[in-house]
Amino acid sequence: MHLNHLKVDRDDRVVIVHLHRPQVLNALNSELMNELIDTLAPLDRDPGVGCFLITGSQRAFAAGADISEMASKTAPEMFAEDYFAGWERFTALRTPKLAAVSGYALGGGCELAMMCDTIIAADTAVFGQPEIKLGVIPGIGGTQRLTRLVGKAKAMDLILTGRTMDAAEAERSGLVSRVVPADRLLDEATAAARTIASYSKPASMAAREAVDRALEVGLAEGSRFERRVFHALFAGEDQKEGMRAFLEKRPPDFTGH
Ligand code: CO8
Repeated sequence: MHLNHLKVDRDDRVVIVHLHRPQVLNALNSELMNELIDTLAPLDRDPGVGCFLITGSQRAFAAGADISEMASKTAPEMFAEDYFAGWERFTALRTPKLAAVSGYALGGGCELAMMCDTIIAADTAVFGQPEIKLGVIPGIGGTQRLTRLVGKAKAMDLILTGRTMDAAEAERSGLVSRVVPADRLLDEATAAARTIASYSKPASMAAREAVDRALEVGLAEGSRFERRVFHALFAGEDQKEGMRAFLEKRPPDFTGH
């Protein structure tokens, strides 16, 4: 498949996607969205792929949805196209997704990072939902995911003022899992992705699904879901292998079965 807006690398069981529209700070247009989803969807079902790593350039992860694509659209057009509903296919990917953010992650860029399972940030990262400055609001899940991740006070602050936050504030508020020096970002994120990809894929898929449940249902229901998924993993060879390897004091050899 020829890709106009992405560069894709493979590191054994990790697929690394570089957003690549340098002339517009990786602004997310429909073509980029479709390329990303069409690239990742077949790999999602590939047992040889254990983690997706999504990253941008040093200057920008992505500076938002593409304003020039949206600017002149009418409401009936947006509605008829269900503009950007395709991103739901990205969130539906079941392979663990890691975002490595350097520079700007604004608007749709921040929303894309939040659609990933976790975010590792460079110390240069800048997060924000500045849509209010354009006369609109976040439209790819920002009001929902940011609020769940950082709480109402900070989500309201960011969304209503349109201000940005730096990597240290993003880590303090729980938006990102770790902050690393910018020149170490890709190495650190790739190492984390390799670790994730080295485990049993059914287990990592189940783990991320169970964690996501915590944001959707109450504690009792979520705990019951977790326990049933835990029970189900005992049907797989990887559970037997992982526990046997521990008892035999050797590294496990997971097959995804
Ligand atoms: N869309 C299109 N082009 C962009 C975008 C963008 N989001 N961001 C930057 N660019 C372009 C600039 O127009 C510029 O192009 P050119 O060189 O042709 O003038 C180029 O990228 C470089 O940008 P700047 O010259 O502005 O670079 P600076 O370093 O001066 O500034 C900033 C960097 C601060 C990141 C600045 O570019 C900026 O403010 N960008 C816009 C940020 C923004 O508002 N993002 C939110 C967009 S809206 C959104 O994401 C809503 C999603 C909801 C979708 C709803 C679907 C239902």
